[in-house]
Amino acid sequence: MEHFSTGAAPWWHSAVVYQIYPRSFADSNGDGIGDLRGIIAHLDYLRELGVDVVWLSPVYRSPMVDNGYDIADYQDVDPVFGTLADLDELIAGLHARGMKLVMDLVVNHTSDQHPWFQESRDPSSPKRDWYVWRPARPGMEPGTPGAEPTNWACFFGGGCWQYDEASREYYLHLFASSQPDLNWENPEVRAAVYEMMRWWVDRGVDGFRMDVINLISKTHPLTDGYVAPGDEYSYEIGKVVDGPRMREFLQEMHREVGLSGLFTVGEMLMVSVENARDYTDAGAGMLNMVFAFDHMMLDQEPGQLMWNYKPLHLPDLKRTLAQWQYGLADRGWNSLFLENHDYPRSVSRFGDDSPEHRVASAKTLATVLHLLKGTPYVYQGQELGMTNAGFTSIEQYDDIESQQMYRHAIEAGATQQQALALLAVRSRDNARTPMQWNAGEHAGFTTGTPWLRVNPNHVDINAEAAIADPGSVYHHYRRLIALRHESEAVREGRFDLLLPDDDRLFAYTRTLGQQRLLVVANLSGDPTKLPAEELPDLAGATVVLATHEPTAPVLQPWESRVYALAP
Ligand code: TEU
Ligand code: CA
Repeated sequence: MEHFSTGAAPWWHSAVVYQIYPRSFADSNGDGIGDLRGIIAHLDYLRELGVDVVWLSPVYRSPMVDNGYDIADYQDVDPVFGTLADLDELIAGLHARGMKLVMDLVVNHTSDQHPWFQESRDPSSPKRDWYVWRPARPGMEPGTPGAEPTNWACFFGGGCWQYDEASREYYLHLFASSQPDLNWENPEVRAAVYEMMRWWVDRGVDGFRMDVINLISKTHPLTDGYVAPGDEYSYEIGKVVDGPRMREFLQEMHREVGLSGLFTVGEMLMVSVENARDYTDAGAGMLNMVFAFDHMMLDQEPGQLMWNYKPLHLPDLKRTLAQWQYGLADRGWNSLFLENHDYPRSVSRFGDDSPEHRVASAKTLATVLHLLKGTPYVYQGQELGMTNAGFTSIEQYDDIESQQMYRHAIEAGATQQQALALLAVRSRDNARTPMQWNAGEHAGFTTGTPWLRVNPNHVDINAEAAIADPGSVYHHYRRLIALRHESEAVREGRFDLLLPDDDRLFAYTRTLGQQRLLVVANLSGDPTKLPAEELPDLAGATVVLATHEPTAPVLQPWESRVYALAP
């Protein structure tokens, strides 16, 4: 990777990351669940795509209540995914092909099956204080309605305190009740986490994607939040993110684990641009970059997290992305993503997944994202333009969040039909259907019965067909990735948004010295004329990359172009 970096820029400024959700990537042994040997069998596919880094969602030992985001042993591989030896082989196979491996690090919480938590259940145990235990609300009988220590909602719906009969106290869980929050105020907890991280670094991993890392510092004492009319719990999660010790904890981790030179990205809910700039400041010794979600929240009403829906207004998306581009222009660094394992497929959500526009809209979404400044992430199947799952009954869903949200919606008075309609656009399982390798049975994902239904559209949308078709979404991604590797203007150029209020066109420039790139994209299904008077002069410009045969000055539905402007 070194050969791409120029000057003093760190290696990861030129990197493109590919996220693997191991359960859904490739199954090697016919049990219907993806595994490490399945990934090992597809390393050349990743090399051909051109990505530099693989982020592996959790493969640790886990009861799988949240598909591995509930860890029972941080230093072992779950048998369903394989063995530590398989993981060593995966690391070696990636390194041999010039790629790096980034592990998911889930340390805001553990599984309730983790030995630490098992011990912590005993009030006299030295590990009691490793988790967040609290007595009932003063004056209330423990275990009765409303006696929870605070009124906070958990991220999966419902309250965030689990009552423990045996000790007559509650423990905090910001996610499922089987995911108790660790107490980061306790230095022993932090030391144990750093030791575990060092063990992985010594094993050869190249960095960490840190799950909900800005939840580790809570604002103490824990106090009630605002409850909106009609809600049972407080969704004022400003109370739990970015607590006062965040900088201290991140710097301590960086120092104690020895993270410099490694790849680090912190998943941060509700993080502000200002905080993100501090966390990712190159000199601050915290993180390379964070995942911020402002742009992923624009098609919902604020309040009950993501469990409602409103249509996306394109100027909102542009303004939000631009705010982060400008905010981290000189200090800090952005991550760029439209998909991961927690959100619907971007072509179904922000594009148009009808047969007429799927390919063009997937390509154009990729163009506008990959030409921004930052590190782009490709979520498995995004490079094929994979679409939402299309499930129509609750039995087809597996995800704990989807199940819980469905139940809460029904309890709150929604009809089954309404609740299912919400899941169809919102559920995380939309992104978790098995990777579509070919047109054959189960899309080539498994010879057994897949753990989650394969999308029937795999007969048309699959890797084999995409590789064979030079006009595919896949080849567009290859070109975008190659362009980033070749072009310093793509990596380091200054970003300037054009046409902020246009509700069809997304246009911006990237400028580095004399080099200037212009991106113009039609994010609508209507042919749209480029407003020449509001754009830079195209005389002498060359087309670097395009979705269609460019026939200026009208952009076809979902057409995008990247121009190199004449100096
Ligand atoms: O996700 C945190 C997070 O942002 C999600 O809870 C999100 O709010 C929701 O899923 C959107 O529907 C991380 C992991 O990425 C997720 O898979 C885990 O379930 C969660 O943390 C708990 O570890
Ligand atoms: Ca398997």
